[in-house]
Amino acid sequence: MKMIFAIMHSEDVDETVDELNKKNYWVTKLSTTGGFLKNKNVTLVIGTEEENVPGAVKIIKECAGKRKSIKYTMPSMSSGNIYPGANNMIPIDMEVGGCTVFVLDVEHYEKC
Ligand code: 2BA
Repeated sequence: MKMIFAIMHSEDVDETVDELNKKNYWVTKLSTTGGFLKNKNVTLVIGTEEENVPGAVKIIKECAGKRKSIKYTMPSMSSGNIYPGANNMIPIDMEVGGCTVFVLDVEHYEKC
């Protein structure tokens, strides 16, 4: 038996938990706070058999790992664009997500 701790951004939690549940993983969500930046994050606790660990880590990486995303932003006034209708949003490549995963041995497990 192994215990996975996965610390991730709050925005990625719902999809990650849904996908883990679909594959029959048991998940507990903890509201946590980063000790350095003091931002809120979420830690998922997943108890599972050793052979199921790679499957869970794969889902976590896909749903909460670092990835590219395109965000749209308004052009700045400094661009000199003062004509109505010419304010098309500007696409910006951004890196989003990112998670920290620990896998620990479980010495004893039972439901009482
Ligand atoms: P990350 O390394 O991506 O870590 C994001 C969050 O994951 C951390 O939030 C913390 O809640 C958790 N975490 C990461 N590694 C951990 C570990 N070995 N043990 C326990 N929890 C862990 P924060 O502590 O607020 O850190 C936010 C970001 O600030 C980190 O991003 C890292 O880029 C930087 N950072 C954290 N501690 C640092 C330090 N002592 N010196 C320099 N930079 C640090």
